[in-house]
Amino acid sequence: MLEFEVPDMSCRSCVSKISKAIREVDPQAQVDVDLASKRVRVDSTGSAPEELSAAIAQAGYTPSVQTQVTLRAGAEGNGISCCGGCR
Ligand SMILES: [Cu+2]
Repeated sequence: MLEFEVPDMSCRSCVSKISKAIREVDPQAQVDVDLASKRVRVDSTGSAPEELSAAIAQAGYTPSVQTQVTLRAGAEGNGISCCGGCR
């Protein structure tokens, strides 16, 4: 999973533009936008971070790659940690 910070995203219309841009790169991508923290999480297997970042930039925003989250086995779905950051 990838996480981008998009500071100039400010409303729902930005969210839909960005989601659309990402889906143009990877139609299968799971896009999860958190408007409050201005983060865009993308779960995509068929695209490179640079491609997604370029797509967001082309939609008129300035993304920065925040983290490349690697899911740790056992950390997801066992109820111990919701995000890996709150243990
Ligand atoms: Cu907007």
